[in-house]
Amino acid sequence: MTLEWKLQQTDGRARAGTLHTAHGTVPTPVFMPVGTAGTVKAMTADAVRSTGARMVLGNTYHLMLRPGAERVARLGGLHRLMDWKGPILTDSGGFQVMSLSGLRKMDEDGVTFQSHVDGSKHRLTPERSVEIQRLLGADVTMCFDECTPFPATHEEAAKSMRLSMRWAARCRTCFEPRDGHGLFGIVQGSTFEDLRAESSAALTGIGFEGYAIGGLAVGEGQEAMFSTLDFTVPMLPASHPRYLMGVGKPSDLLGAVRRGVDMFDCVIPTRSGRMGRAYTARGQINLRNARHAEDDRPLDPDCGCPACRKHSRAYLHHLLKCDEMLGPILLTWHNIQYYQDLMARMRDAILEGRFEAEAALIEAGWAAGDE
Ligand code: PRF
Ligand code: ZN
Repeated sequence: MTLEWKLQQTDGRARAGTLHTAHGTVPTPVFMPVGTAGTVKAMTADAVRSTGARMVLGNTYHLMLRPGAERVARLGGLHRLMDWKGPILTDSGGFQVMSLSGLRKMDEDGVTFQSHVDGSKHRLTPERSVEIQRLLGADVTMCFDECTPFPATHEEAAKSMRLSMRWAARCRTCFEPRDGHGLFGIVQGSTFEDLRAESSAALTGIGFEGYAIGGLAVGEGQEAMFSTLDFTVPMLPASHPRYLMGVGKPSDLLGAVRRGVDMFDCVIPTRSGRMGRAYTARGQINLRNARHAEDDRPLDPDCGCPACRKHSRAYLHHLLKCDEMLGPILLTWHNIQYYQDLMARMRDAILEGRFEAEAALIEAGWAAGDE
């Protein structure tokens, strides 16, 4: 049996379910911390697991450049290499080629690009991307797509989306089914309803184990993202998981779960943690700010992470000011903990039929602020 998702409960459009993979079962809605280069930056795999995270994301683009997909396979695969025993979803590379690489040339068959590391030349096609993801050992393989830049004209978005749909068909053909492994299609079409409909129909016609919504959180703003979700999510089969790629801030996650999304990944908790920014039940806090210099209180009294249990805001501020490694480590840990707690809170509320009440409490906490 390939990868399977089972619906447990709906509450409005929000859904709770379970994703069954070769490396275990994951309750959804789920947030996957980003482990781009074979590590969730600043965290050991055990530390990531301790936050409640059950699934992480890896990147085709980074790992094909360093240490190389064939080398990862010879070393026993990505799970073994990074000591992550749960499922791994790998992104297909197209999005990272566009955002990170130097010179690039796209044609019908694929994309040739220059490495952002050493300028060397590489090529990705749908077939090679799927092969790399198999060599890495991905539980969930993503179709190779083009993330349409924003803004795009209707004509540009249509052309880009149709190319991604032809690539999706090629990914389906070359993906070799294995127990507990699956291939997800990616809906594109920018903010255009007719294009999202055409893309959803193309993908559901081919048939995938899950459906991702790509091409959002690329500068359109939260309101446009939510209205795109309002019409796109109902175009996808209720029987399969839905994954919103590269999203987001806590309020994005809440709004997308409310609209029927089941899976998320984003660099925000890890990246902003390294910069000294913390997400809490009372909104964002910048620990580099001087107002924390003699604040003996914990960062978030309701959080069970080591930063909050063992240390004061003053200590975290001091570590960040001195550029001590422990500062980014503790704040990354806290942010991942906060994201996992937030997802668990939403999931429990869905299961108990009180999602909107819980959402109102969560939003009131953010609005109350930190003082
Ligand atoms: N496609 C792929 N990966 C992605 C995206 C996409 O559209 C996005 C858009 N937010 C993030 N990561 N393959
Ligand atoms: Zn904490």
